[in-house]
Amino acid sequence: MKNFLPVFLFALFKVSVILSDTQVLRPRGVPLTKAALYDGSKPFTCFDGSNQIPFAYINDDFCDCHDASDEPGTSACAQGFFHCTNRGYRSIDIPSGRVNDGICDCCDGSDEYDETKVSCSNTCLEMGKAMREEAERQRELMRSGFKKRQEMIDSVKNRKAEKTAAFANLELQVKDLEPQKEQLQKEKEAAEELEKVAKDKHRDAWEAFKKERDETRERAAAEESFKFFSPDQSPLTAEGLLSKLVKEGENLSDDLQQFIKGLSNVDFESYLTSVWPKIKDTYKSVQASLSEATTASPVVPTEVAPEAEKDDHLMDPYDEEEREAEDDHAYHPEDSAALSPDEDKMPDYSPETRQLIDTAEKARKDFTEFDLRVFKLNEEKTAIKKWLDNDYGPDFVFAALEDTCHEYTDREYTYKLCPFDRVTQKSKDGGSETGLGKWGNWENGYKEMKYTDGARCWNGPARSTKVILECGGENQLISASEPNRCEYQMTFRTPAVCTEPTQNGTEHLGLHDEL
Ligand code: MAN
Repeated sequence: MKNFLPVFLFALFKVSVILSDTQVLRPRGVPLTKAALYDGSKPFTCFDGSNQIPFAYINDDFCDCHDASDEPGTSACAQGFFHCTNRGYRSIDIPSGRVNDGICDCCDGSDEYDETKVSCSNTCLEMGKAMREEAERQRELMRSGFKKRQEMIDSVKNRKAEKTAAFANLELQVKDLEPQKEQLQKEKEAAEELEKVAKDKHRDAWEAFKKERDETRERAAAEESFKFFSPDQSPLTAEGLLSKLVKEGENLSDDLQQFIKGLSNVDFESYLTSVWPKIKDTYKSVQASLSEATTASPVVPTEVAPEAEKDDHLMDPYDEEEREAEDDHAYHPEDSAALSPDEDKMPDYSPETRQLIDTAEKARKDFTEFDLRVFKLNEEKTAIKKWLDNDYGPDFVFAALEDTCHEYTDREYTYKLCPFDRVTQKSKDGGSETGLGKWGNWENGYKEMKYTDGARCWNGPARSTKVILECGGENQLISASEPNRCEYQMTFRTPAVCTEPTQNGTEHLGLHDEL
């Protein structure tokens, strides 16, 4: 245990207590904030409670406390710190080992009080001046940035008001048009119904006509052939049929021969339904060869009775001219226009049906045009709503960046940031743009923008970009890098993130004032 009185006197005389400029008595190396902890009127308790010592032991160049709290102004405790007040500049704490080591660490020179080692001049005011000037410059920048931010907000406010009004207007318009659209739709549907009925009627009549026409022709052709096989129209026998067909040099297939051999006493009606369809083709070629022979020297089939000759004229039902002359079932729908030269082509609609079609077409056109008009208005509405619903940050300020793009070029690439749209990269050697991400979301408050889902990296993920926003007087992309392969980072300066500068504006620079 030390003898308290002599040490105290020594301490007072030799080492530690200094008066700060504000007349706050505190031991050397103690910051103003801790001055109250060093009360000279009572014994000192180490901050960690590890020891209690006479106050005179403070800064006696002997380490009594484990936490070094008894030696703030000497290098006695290795783990301690010395506080440089650095009046006029920034206060700092330096490791106590640097006290009186012959090197000036504090700009006020307070760490080198042993003048036998070094004499430090006080450079704090000079350094502080430069720092204050820089602080003022920064403050000015923030001030002008903040002013620009207000301008951005004002312009956006107007745009927002315009868009809100436009949206309300469009909503009204659409609401007004909706009943008209419904009316036009009803009219269209009614007209289309009438059109359908008329067209169906026309088509059905045409189909029925064709069916009847074809059946009549088929029957006539069958009749002709029946007469050919049986001029007296008596029921057919297998022999009769075979002889006529084979006689004319036709090679009948085994199947057909077998079929014919199984026939007996076939009257016309059963001939029409069960025999004619099977022998029709063979019969046609028989007729063809007969007519060839006739052209060379007219041959009248011996079986044909002279009086029957005229009636038994072998009409070729597939011969256009003959058929038309014969056909008294020509299609003459009450409302049809002239028959088309293509007999299987449906004739034109009647004027009445045409009228209904025209009416329906007009109703369709009117409705479609109107529908398109409403659709376009709705599209406009949706686009405005999307804009209004977007997260453009506090005061909607970031909306001012919409539809702008900003470029930054490094040694290899030109990077382009189009806020709320996308980020791209283009090689300076040319080639096409590579997508580095599409607008994704905000991060870290409104301080970072994330763009995701860019072009896929070869053998890797889709490219993505983080954009860090910092306050600046102008919108400007100031850096772009690729910290990890296909993960990009950009710094974008914009007034949009500037905050109102504080009164003296030096806090952010750490200029503590211990005046
Ligand atoms: C391109 C660029 C680079 C990227 C590679 C990955 O060259 O997009 O930024 O690292 O592709 O293959």
